[in-house]
Parts: sequence; C-alpha cells; structure tokens
Amino acid sequence: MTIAAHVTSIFERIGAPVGFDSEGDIVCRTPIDGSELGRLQADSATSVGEKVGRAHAAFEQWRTVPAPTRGAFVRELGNLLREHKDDLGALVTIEAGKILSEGQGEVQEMIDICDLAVGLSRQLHGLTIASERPGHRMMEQWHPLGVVGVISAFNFPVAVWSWNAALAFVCGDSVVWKPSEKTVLTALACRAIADEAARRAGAPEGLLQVVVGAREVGEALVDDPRVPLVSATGSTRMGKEVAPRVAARLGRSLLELGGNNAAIIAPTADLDLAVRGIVFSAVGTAGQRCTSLRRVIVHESVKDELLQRLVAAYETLPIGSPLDSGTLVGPLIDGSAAAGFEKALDQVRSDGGTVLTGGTRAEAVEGGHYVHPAIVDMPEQTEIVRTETFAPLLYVLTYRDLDEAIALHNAVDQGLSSAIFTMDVREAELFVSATGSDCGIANVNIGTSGAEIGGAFGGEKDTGGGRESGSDAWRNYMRRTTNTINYSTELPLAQGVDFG
Ligand code: UN1
Repeated sequence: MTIAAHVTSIFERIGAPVGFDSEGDIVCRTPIDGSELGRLQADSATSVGEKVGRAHAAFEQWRTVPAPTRGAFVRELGNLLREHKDDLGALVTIEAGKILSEGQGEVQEMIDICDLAVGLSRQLHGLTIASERPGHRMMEQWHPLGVVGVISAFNFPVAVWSWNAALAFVCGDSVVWKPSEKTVLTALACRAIADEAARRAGAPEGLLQVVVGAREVGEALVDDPRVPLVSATGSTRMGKEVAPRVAARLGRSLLELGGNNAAIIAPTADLDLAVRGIVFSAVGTAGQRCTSLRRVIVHESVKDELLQRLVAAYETLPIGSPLDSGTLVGPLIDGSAAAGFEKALDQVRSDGGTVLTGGTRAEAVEGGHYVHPAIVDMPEQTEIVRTETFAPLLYVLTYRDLDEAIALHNAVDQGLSSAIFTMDVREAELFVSATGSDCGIANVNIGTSGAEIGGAFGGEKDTGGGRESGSDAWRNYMRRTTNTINYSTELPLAQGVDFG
C-alpha cells in the first residue's frame, strides 16, 4: 500500500473524508519519502473570521453548560482517541515522521490530558477570602473565557493541541486551531473525532474550528478581538511576532517556544541511566522536540567514559522509515531542516569543535531527509551552541565544579527543560533550587524530554513564560471574578473610608 492509500484508509476508519482538493494550494507531504499525499484549500482572512464567529456562537451556548457536563464531552473525546489510537498514531508518523511508538505516545498524551480534564471539570475552584468588613464575604469564581486560538507546531501536531483544547473545553471555551501547514491532516482527523464526540455528548456544534494556511491565516486569528487568548507553540521568532500583536489589542498570549535544553553529568552519575536518558532525549523524534537535549555538560572525571559509551550507542542507532518497527531515528521534517543541521555543523568546525560521531546524511528512504545524529565536543559555549538547531545535534561541554556547570547551563537565552544526573543529594537539590537551573522543567536522573501531562509544561526567558497541560494551567483558559457579598444591613467601606 502506498503512504497516500494508507492515509485514505485511516480517514475511512475515522469516519470522515479527508477533503482533498487537487486545486488546493496547501500541499500535504510525508517526510518519510517526501511524496505528496494530496492538496487542500487554504483558509482566507474572511473564512478565518467566519470560523471565529462560529466558535464564538458555540462558546455562548457552551458557557451555560455545567462544567461536569462539559467534562462528559471530553470523556467522549478521550474514549474516541482510545479507539483510534493506532490510526491517529500512524497518521502522526506519516505526517511528522516520528517513529510508530512515539506517534502512539503522542496520542496517549492526548488521552491522558482528556482524563485529567474530565476530573478537573469537577474541580474548577476558586478561593474564599476573609473580608475585613463585618457581614461580608469575599470569593473568587472562575468563568469561561471565550474563543481560544491555538497555534501548533509540526513536531507535536496533536498532543500540544490537546493540552490546550481539552482544558479549554472543560473550562467552557471554544477553540480555533491553526495547525502547522506541515501537519494539517492530523488536525483534520482530530476535528472529525472531536465533532463525533460532540454529537455523542450533545455538545454544541462548532466548538472546534480548524483554520489552515500560511502567515495571513495566523495573523487573522491573532488579530481577532473575539479571541481573548492565543496559545502559540513554535519558534521564539514566531512567539516574538505573535505576542506584540496580541498585546496590541490587550489580548493574552500563552507561549511555548524554543528550548536549548542541557543535562549536567556529575562525577557520581549512574552512567547507565545517563547514557539511556541522553540518547532518548537527544535522538528521540530525530532531535525535533522543543524538549530535545541539545547540550551535555559533563564533569571532566567522567567525560571519557561517558563519551565512549554515547558514541557506541549512537553508532548502532537504527535509522530508517519510521513506519518500520525497528527504527529509532526517522527523517527530519524537510530539506531545510537537514540544511540547518549541516550549516550548524560547519559552524561547529569553524568554532574549533570536534565531531565525535554522525553529522552526515543517512541513506534511508529515497526522497526523505535522514541524518546520522551527531555528537560534537566543544571547547566552549559559542554562539552556535547557544542557538536552537532543530535536529539531532548534541554539544558536549566540560566542567570542573558545579557552580561553573550551572552558570554554563543558564547562559543561554532559552529556559525550557533541564536535567542533572547525580547520586549526590546536595548537587541534586541545588540544581532544582532557586539558584540552580533557571528552566521551567528541572529533572534529576531523567532526561530533558518526555514530560508527563500532570505537571505544568513550559519555560522561562525566550521560551515565552507560558505553562500548559497539568497543575493549575487550566486557569489560563478562564477569567477570574472577585465577588464581595454584603449580607449585613450596614454599608461599611473598605480601608475605613468615611463617606458621610
Ligand atoms: C514539544 O516538543 O513541543 O516533554 C512538546 C515532551 C513531550 C512534549 C514535547 N511530552 O517531550
């Protein structure tokens, strides 16, 4: 079966036509062999406006539905995702190029956030606060916010959408989703699944709208005053364009941008764990996660042994079609990603770095852009090391004392994820303390990628400051009201003001 035929049969099982249009200007491709899967019609600024209007009408109904009943819709969504896990996972593999297990893992991440959201639908709570006035009570309520704009990236085409959408739905919001132009098909499959869940749960039509296209489509969404929250995942450059536009109309943005994640390998590190953690984080999804490990900061006493073991592990990595079950490294998303990898390696060489393994093109599947993941030993943290290259390129830096390692660790613009491998409790605690890692995620004895959905996900500095997924991230999708209720017959004023 060709990959295109595989896609058609997946959509048949999901129960929705893909809606290909041979005249369309969006070309859907698979990075596996670069082949065209079909074309789709892009949205225009006008159709984006219409879809925002439909989402807004759905919101006005949805906000009147009790939150636990809204949870029933998300439960249906989670159940349908369970049913279609293999197919949707395979579609992620076909469109984003990640291996089957990671494609399915992404769908599992969606199922998990749906479960979390269903529970939350009975726990959307505010505080009761002591009033300074007799016969008064103060409380907070959290109300639905409105239409949430979600802009997602190619590398997590569905999970990141679901972190936003599952929470937004139980919070009483509707969603207008602009997926990456490289992964439109998975978005259309999710919309079909969400529409079916809404039918089964009796939720209003139009709660999820998908808009597809390039820059002007994103701009129409970002600029629309009916969208109080724009949640955007992608490059720091994209975030720096989106945030001021949203701010110009005093909207809110929730940003999850680039990372330049590092792991410190201390003298007492369990090297078996460290090697496995490093390889998964640096090479998983072919180094195309925002949480991918990009820098190893290793103590000089364990450097030789660590590098020997890492290089040996890298040299046996199975590279190939992500549809083959034995593959661990699939393709990069496109030719420009591969060119970016090669360009970074040229810079590494002129900065005095030594390529220990990889760094060349891999002959895997004709038409795809496959590379041998690279490890490079760097004499210092030059500009290229401080730059996020979205490919499997791992820099090695060496340290003598932990303060120096933490300083190197934090001396980059991004602040998403981080790790330390150590058996020394003082080092571990220092790393996760206020003077340790400056990232939103700081791990001990596990790698930088593969976070669970229960924690808040996101980071500081150029990563954009947003927190999505678990913990109290749901509050982003609601508006807070403070209510003071006077149940006395007097009207005392706060701060003791006397007004006659
Ligand atoms: C991303 O790369 O945008 O922690 C998200 C992880 C995944 C999510 C990554 N759960 O690696």
